[in-house]
Amino acid sequence: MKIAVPLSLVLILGLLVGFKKQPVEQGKMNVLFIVADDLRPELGSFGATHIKSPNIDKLAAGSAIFERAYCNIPVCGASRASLMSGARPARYRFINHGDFLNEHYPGAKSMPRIFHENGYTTISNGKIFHQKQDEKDAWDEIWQAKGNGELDYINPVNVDLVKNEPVRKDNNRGYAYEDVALNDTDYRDGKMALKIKKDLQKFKQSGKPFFLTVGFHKPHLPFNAPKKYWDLYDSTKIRLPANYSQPASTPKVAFHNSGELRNYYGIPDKGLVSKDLAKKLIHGYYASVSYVDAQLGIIMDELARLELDKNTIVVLIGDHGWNLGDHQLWNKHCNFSSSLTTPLLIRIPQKTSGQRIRDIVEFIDIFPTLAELTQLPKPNTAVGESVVPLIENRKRTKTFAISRWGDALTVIKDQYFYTEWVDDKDNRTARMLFDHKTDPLELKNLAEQPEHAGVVTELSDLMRKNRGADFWEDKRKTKP
Ligand SMILES: [Ca+2]
Repeated sequence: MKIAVPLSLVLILGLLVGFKKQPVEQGKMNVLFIVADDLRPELGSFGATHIKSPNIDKLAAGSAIFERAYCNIPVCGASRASLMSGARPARYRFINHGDFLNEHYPGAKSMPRIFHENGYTTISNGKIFHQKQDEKDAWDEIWQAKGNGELDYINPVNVDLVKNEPVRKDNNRGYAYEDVALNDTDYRDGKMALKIKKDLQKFKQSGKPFFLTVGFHKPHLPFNAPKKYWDLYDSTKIRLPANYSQPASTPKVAFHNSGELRNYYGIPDKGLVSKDLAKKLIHGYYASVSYVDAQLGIIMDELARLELDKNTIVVLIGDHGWNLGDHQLWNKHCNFSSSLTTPLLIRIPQKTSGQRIRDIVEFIDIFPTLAELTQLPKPNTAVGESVVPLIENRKRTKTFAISRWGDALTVIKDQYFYTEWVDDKDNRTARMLFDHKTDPLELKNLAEQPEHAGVVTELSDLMRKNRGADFWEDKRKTKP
């Protein structure tokens, strides 16, 4: 049976449906942007059943879960300068932990600047840009919790080591972990969660659109987490990773000395850490993840209680991956997938509900995504591609990611992770190729095998074509 419907009624209904689809009736969509320092995707919602991350998992259940998201450079400062501006790292741009966006790419506009210019209130809480003074005038407020010294120790043993470290006075660090604190607010991230609750309450009152950022300091070293989070894990059940080895087929330049970890007291200057210490470090990392997870829960609960979840986009990322003993490495600073892969969750009201996305995305895609979702302009210096089509179950043009560390560029496409080291004249000095279909632990370098020559050539060309037309340009204000 066919029912005749007057055209005017169809139009009215269409308009109503159209309005209903708009997430906010009159105002703009808010953004809650969360970065957890050194968070790798070893989380319940990413398939790790041994990790206690209930709040991240709850957020994931309402988000698009990007299972193949890659940072563009695996070190704090450079990664943040890149992802916040949407600009690709280049040979002389975004290189190390202390790099400034404003110094390395003068004139590039960051996400907070675009939001700020378009009437949003922008707040930087905790660690967002590595350098607090970077993009300073793009924020209405830059806030840091008061820590117990730079490393936020409270165990008197560690506090004393910072003051009187007897062996390596230049480092002034305590142990790489501590498990004595009783309260979440004993450390900066717990204090920050309470401050952000207040931010949300103020925004609820004012009704002003916001770009509110949360930069968790953990699970970055040292693994200082309250005791109750250590107690979530049975230390006798902690295992070293299955790829706790450095195969001879992999170029030596791919590995490093885990220097960041060695700054801490009790870690030998060279060689492997003992297996017991390795397990203690893994335990500490897990405890720190669960501690961050609990603080995230406080913030998300407040967002829901205030009903701001209805018109707020939420993004959660780590700033890069982390080696937790993978390839006998600690920290980041390399081109293995453990160092490049990070969690990425994007929650869009009425649009996401835990869908899993296997398409390859990279961090420079985040800025264009948020620009599209909030209908704000994207500067030309933000060169990524929005992931909104993937969330809407459509395809998009780009199907690869490119990450850089030192002289090496990694291109990730399909099941392949291909890395090439080049000198200043663009000559290749080493290479490695892993096929994740057969070797997800990256133990068998295929790059020198004749049957993979075609794939190597194809990926090498793809990387050179797409690493950026300005890859060799040095735009730094101050040339070293
Ligand atoms: Ca980091």
